Amino acid sequence: MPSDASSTTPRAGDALLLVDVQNDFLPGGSLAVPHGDEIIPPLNRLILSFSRRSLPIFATRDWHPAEHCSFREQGGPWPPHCIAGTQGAAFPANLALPHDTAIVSKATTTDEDAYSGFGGTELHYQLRAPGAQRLFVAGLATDYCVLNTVRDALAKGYEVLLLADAIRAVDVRPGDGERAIKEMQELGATLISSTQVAD
Ligand code: VGL
Ligand code: ZN
Repeated sequence: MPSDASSTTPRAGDALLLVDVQNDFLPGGSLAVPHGDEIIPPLNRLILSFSRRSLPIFATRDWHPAEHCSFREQGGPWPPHCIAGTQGAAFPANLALPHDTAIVSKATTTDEDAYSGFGGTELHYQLRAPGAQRLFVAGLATDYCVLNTVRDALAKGYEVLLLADAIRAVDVRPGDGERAIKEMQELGATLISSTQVAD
């Protein structure tokens, strides 16, 4: 973990990347991540930190058609979730996303799933415009879309700061979330707390 506060202060070349913070992944949603709502306050502080510095904020979203291949009726592992245009797919009302947030929709066709924000999207290209090379990553779920987004980010050469207090796991198998965090660290992600990120 970086010892000096300056290294975790957002600066030019940084971007905040929020992964799938959507109603269906929050308590009460169709694929609720336990304690998912607890990440909203730290996320809002991170959003403020980036927006006051005019640094870019990206938000990925699962944006599935009604008969998506990942749904059980189609033989997939999940209950229907994040169907494009529904309340379940929307960002929660208490997530203070600025109007200029870059929204990245993924897994938008019937026959393809994407756990990574880079999967079938323009995210890598979009990050080039502001010259982002270091990503502050947070969101849901630690063991699926956060894990796969971080794997791809590191493989593409981004530096990744993973916000430990602003991610939560589905934990289909107990320990999945902890194993995912360990893997991301071993791949090169640095685990930090949102409290280390300057206001
Ligand atoms: C996710 C399961 C299914 C995620 C998306 O965002 O982590 N998990 N679709
Ligand atoms: Zn999905």
